[in-house]
Amino acid sequence: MPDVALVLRVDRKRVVVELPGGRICDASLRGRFHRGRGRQKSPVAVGDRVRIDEPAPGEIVIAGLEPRTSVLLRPEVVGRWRSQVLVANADRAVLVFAHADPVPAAGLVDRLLVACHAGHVPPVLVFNKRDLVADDETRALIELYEDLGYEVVRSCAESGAGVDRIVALLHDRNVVFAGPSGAGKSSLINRALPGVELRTGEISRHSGKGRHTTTAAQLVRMPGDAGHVIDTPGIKEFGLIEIDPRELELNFPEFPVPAKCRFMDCAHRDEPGCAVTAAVAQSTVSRSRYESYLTFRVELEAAAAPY
Ligand SMILES: Nc1nc2c(ncn2[C@@H]2O[C@H](COP(=O)(O)OP(=O)(O)O)[C@@H](O)[C@H]2O)c(=O)[nH]1
Ligand SMILES: [Mg+2]
Ligand SMILES: [Zn+2]
Repeated sequence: MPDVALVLRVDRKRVVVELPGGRICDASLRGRFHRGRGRQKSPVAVGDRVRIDEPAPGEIVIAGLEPRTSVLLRPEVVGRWRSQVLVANADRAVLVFAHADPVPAAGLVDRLLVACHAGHVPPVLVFNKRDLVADDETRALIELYEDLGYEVVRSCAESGAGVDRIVALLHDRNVVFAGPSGAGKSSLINRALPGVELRTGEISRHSGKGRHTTTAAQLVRMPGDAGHVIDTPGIKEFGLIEIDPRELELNFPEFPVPAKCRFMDCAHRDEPGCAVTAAVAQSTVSRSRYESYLTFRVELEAAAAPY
């Protein structure tokens, strides 16, 4: 019976794992395991549980992957589309946006929500920097997601407001933080978990130069808790992948689907008798959500098209 280790970090050349006893060390991928996993860029991801061997003292080799309970995927284009597992085995996603600086983009909120739905990772939306004044559009955006039934937390990493709710969400869970760069993911994690000191966007006090920010997903074990937190680098663009375009609608819980439209295979574009476009006309489905659906649908159709 090989031991099972937890993947904390995946760099270009190495994988950092936590061994069953808690020791943290570098591991390499066994050649046979490395090849032949088709569309995946790296066969292992942060949050994975991996079977390890120790062929020589201190030499840790990853020999296999335990089944995943969830995945957050993001695509990358290298000649052709292939998916990269951003995080494996998360059982909650905290999607961090800001009231301002940066202004939240509805398209990115919807992308991350769809990726969470498709990957079976329940999301919570955090709008951080509530000390900054939000414009009208941002206030309406926050209310839209509240009205849709998503849990919304308004926080301030500086004062600590709202952080108690985030702490409660972390308990005994494997939680991934995702969202645009600069929204305050690392700051919130630092605030929520005393003793953890992730790098944030502030100018380094030690060197006085350069911005120290998160460059790769990394897993942090919670002190005295069964769970762990995964900080991810800022996401500017987040494509969707491995969703059947015809099933995209199922990731928009407020859409009157399936089977409310006249045609079974309605794409909700300009078909007669479409319940979705009727709902948009009556404002029971918001226009920004519908526009996100149309954008993602085109992307997914293009990705699914034969080369
Ligand atoms: N005004 C204000 N600034 C914040 C807040 N939270 C974080 N920041 C600042 O925003 C910048 C980016 O924070 P960081 O945690 O690195 O964001 P990340 O890229 O999402 O990890 C830093 O300069 C933080 O000090 C907040 O609640 N209010
Ligand atoms: Mg960060
Ligand atoms: Zn329709």
